[in-house]
Amino acid sequence: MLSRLRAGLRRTRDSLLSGIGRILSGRADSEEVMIDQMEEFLLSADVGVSTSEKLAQKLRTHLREGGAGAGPDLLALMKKEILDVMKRPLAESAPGGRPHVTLVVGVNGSGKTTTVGKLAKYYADRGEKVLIACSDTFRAAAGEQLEVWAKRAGVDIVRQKSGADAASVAYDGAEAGLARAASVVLVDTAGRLHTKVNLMEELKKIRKVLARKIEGSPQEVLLVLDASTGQNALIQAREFGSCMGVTGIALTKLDGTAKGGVVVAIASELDIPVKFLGVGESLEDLVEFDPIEFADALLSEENSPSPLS
Ligand SMILES: Nc1nc2c(ncn2[C@@H]2O[C@H](COP(=O)(O)OP(=O)(O)O)[C@@H](O)[C@H]2O)c(=O)[nH]1
Ligand SMILES: [Mg+2]
Repeated sequence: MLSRLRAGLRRTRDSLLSGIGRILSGRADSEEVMIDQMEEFLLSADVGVSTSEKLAQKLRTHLREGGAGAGPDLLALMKKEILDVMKRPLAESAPGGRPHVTLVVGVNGSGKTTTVGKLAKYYADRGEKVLIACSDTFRAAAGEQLEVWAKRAGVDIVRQKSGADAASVAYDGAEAGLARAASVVLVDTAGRLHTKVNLMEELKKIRKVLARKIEGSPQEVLLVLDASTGQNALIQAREFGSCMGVTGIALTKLDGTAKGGVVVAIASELDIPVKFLGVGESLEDLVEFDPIEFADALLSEENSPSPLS
């Protein structure tokens, strides 16, 4: 898991370390200028406005108190501060009835279906009996794509013809989950823009149907965000969060971007916990979000001992 996380964050880490290195070894006229450069750089790495500001402030205090202005000392400080601003994921979501239902939502192409496949494997590996429901009835190919993932993960899938009512597939999924004594039901949905009212209504209908069938479900509404979209992901999280009752976030495609700093922004600026990170396209490329491991993988040079562990 750790090496997958490290590998997935390679681009972001390389960019951060070389950027910070360049600023430290550059000829800034003063420490003030250096800190300004650092703040700007963090912003460009999508760490987010308030978090970049907070980090810059910490650096300022650190230097004023006579701390070293360069090298490993400063990197360790940054790592500690990044860790401090990120919230820990909350303990497991509300108990509710069985099976535990996760409704997966997010815009088109964010990685929902891929994440459902990875989650199926994640839970199956932990001894859960998993069932997937394909409520993306919008595209004809969606069902086949999910079918492939279900086969890879070795779990059951429930689907209908494309064009069917998405809520009715969710209903079937919940019913089959109960009938087959599944412990986890994952509901994949069609991509939608938070601005498309009718699609949002469809999601609400899915929620209602699930709750009627299984008490307290969906216990988790997982919002899937593409990390490579940077600050856009933050905006989507705010919009979805306010109208869909999102309980957790999965950030995907960290392996394909140098903008993984957005994880820090999301983990520090939102009240919704980050739960999973997607670090590749295969079944195993999903890691639980752990702030300590993340901060470490983000800023540690290869083979250097972690000041955090
Ligand atoms: N590199 C990489 N690609 C990903 C990841 N997650 C999803 N993808 C790719 O993103 C594309 C869209 O994924 P999909 O699951 O179909 O998105 P959906 O429309 O939200 O269901 C596919 O090509 C996936 O292979 C990830 O963590 N890393
Ligand atoms: Mg999909």
